[in-house]
Amino acid sequence: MSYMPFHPNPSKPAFTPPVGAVDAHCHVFGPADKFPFAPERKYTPCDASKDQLFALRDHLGFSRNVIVQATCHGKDNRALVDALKSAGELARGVASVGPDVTDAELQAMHRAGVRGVRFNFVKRLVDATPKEVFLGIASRIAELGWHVVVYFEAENLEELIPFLKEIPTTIVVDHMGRPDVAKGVDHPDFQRFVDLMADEQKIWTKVSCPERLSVEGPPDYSDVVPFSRLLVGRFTDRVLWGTDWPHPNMKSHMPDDGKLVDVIPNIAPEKDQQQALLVDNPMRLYWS
Ligand code: 0GY
Repeated sequence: MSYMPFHPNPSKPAFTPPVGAVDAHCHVFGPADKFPFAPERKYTPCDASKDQLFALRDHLGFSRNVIVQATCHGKDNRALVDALKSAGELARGVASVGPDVTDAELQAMHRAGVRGVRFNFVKRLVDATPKEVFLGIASRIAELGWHVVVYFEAENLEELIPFLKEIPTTIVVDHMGRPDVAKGVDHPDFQRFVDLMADEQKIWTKVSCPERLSVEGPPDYSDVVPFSRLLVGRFTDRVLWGTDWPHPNMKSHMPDDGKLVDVIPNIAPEKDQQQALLVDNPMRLYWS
């Protein structure tokens, strides 16, 4: 299926984010003539440049970005680092590295604003990496004060729990562990994730990507809201939010980023929840 480009002119959100709000999950792609996509990639996206990302940030009323290395760039973090250097204090990054990364490379990425690495278990996006390799990387980046971002799908959580417990750093789980929202919040699969967050104070999550999880679809993504709202309510100081711009691999529809921002007051109805989700939590994890 052909690759869907991001929304050309997202609406202005009705919701005004608190001052200093952080979009804590977004990507840059290319431009391919300057930063070619990785040969081992599983998809080829459209270009989505740092300048387009920063323009979207301003348009949506946000102040900062956490830019996450996407699998189409493999372990070549140059596009990410270039965007971080342009943004200065207004962006931080999450890289993808292999066991052969040198200490000097990690330190250079740290100076550019990288504060984490991403471990990806989604089979349609990456070839598998042995858990021992990830644990070796985790112990090295722990020394830099970085954390680990993990991306997996709900059916893989049970098998991953011992591995997650072994990781010595804070862990951020992408997109709530990708629950099957048709099963409802009370289903054991989602409850397993809630229980894990209750047991493990080091586990955070991004209450992001309603557009990927929803069956009902835009603009309200109302079938995803109970999942995000439960996590925001119970773990208010361990949740992050992001646009996921430029929304790689969307098939059903391309979200209007302004409408995604308008979901926030439904998942975080209280002002103090909005402040934690959008400002205090990401600032503590990425800027302190
Ligand atoms: C996301 C989701 C996806 C892609 C990637 O790194 C990536 O390529 O994360 C996806 O296809 O579900 O978080 O951007």
